[in-house]
Amino acid sequence: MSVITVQTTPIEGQKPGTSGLRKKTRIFMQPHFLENFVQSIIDAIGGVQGKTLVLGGDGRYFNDRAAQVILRMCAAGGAAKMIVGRNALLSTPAASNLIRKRAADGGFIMSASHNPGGENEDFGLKFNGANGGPAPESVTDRIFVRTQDITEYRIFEGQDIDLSRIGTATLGGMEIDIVDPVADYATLMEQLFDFGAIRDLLSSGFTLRFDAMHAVTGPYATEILQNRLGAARDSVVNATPLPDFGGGHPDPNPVWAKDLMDVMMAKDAPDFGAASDGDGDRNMILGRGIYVTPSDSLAVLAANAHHAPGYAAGLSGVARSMPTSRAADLVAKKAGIGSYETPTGWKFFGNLLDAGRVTLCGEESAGTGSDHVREKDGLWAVLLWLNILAARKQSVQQILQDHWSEYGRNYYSRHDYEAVPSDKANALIERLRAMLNDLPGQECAGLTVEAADDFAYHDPIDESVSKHQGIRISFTDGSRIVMRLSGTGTEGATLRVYLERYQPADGRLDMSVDEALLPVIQAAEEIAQIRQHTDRDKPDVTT
Ligand code: VG1
Ligand code: CO
Repeated sequence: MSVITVQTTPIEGQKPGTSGLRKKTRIFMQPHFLENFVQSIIDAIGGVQGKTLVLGGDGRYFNDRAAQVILRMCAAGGAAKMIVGRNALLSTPAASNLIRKRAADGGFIMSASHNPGGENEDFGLKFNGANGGPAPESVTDRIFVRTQDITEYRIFEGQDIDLSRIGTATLGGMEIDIVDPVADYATLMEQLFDFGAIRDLLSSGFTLRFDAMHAVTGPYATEILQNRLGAARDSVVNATPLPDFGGGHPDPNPVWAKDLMDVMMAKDAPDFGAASDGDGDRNMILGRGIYVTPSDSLAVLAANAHHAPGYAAGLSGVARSMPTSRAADLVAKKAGIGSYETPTGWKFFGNLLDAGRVTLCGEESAGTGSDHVREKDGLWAVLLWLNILAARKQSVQQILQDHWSEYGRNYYSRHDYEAVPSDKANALIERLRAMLNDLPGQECAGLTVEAADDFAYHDPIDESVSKHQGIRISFTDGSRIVMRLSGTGTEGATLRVYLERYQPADGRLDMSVDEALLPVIQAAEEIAQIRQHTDRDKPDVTT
């Protein structure tokens, strides 16, 4: 057994997107593809010699094979130790926690998150740093540069490691520590939340349903919600991770989690419903008969986090991604704490969290999290909601209504146009960019444009600048349209149109979202000519 050096040539298209590199699984399985990318990561972080790294993934097709390759390449690079979840499974937040708790130098997370899994679907890989968070743009840029001039990679020749048993193994001089993927994470949750109060709530007749969507959160939710908190045995459904996620999209929204939606909208619905995505970092929250938009969820959590022991001292600040509704800003303003607006993607929250500027972060795409790890965290959001419900002894619906009557309501929706030919999607964005200066003052669908720009983020901590993060158009009545192209898709381009309309506390709080957003939707069409550019007369997915 020895280290071999394999000659290779750069492979096109290895540019990390919003959250790591995502490609069709078959592309990842092509000769050298995974190896080139892993070596580029290793090179971009200054090698792995003597380092300790975490490894795990969401269990999708190729997860097991890719894990063996990554182990062999880290062994070849001289890594001291790899901490691996049993069967190479780790949810994204659990991986982030392990990196922090074990003071590792970083970690590899194998996931394409909400993208479908399987031989004909998607696979992905991302690298997180020593703070437990996604590599910042400076690092992903270096990785990409390396993918373009790579000439060789190094890999250890050896047998597959049996990852199915907790314990230790060695590969060359590298130690491999195979750990229970759930244990440390569950302990962390027990430290943050009042498990006693949640247990009391669940034994008082309060019912819940958690849909793990055949993805990685199943074992976590079963252990925490059922075993430790006493939820009924059938509360967690679709709890076994499957390589193809049962053929579904593990994306927790009303479209892809329709089964759960139907259950929660029925007369005999449970009191609380939730779902998580492929890698366990996102969440959908429902009450009986009510869907909580992720933007509202962030605002409610920010306003109520002090009910949980881990946040009893209050929050230092709140950050949200730019397209996320501004509901959380209103909470921060009233509480007199800082609020920040970052580009889409969790990597932009890392600096703010590390510097202690913010405690809570969130995205409209159902990612919410805090400074307990450096990733968004689906089950964490579910537990914080349960803790708040236990403390306030009110229904989800009552809590939302109280929130709106205190802060006003930010009606919100996201329209996705998927697999649009890239040239057409780019043309739409380019055209908007060219129009930005002329938009202010114009009237569309009865709304007057107040400001329009192409969002550039100036990181207040390291002063880096990230340009072209989405087109923002705001109107004089407080409404807003944001348009950007997705950075996680693997086919053509996905246009995301984010629509928001604000009603103050004494305004109309009981409209349907469709009714409230009608003028904003019309204005978006008028300004961006979406139909013409996408050849669609309606979005593919509305959340
Ligand atoms: C999407 C979401 C973004 C999220 C990202 C990764 O990105 O919009 O909010 O951070 O997915 O989440 P994009 O570029 O497609 O809009 V996950 O759970 O897929 O790691
Ligand atoms: Co995810």
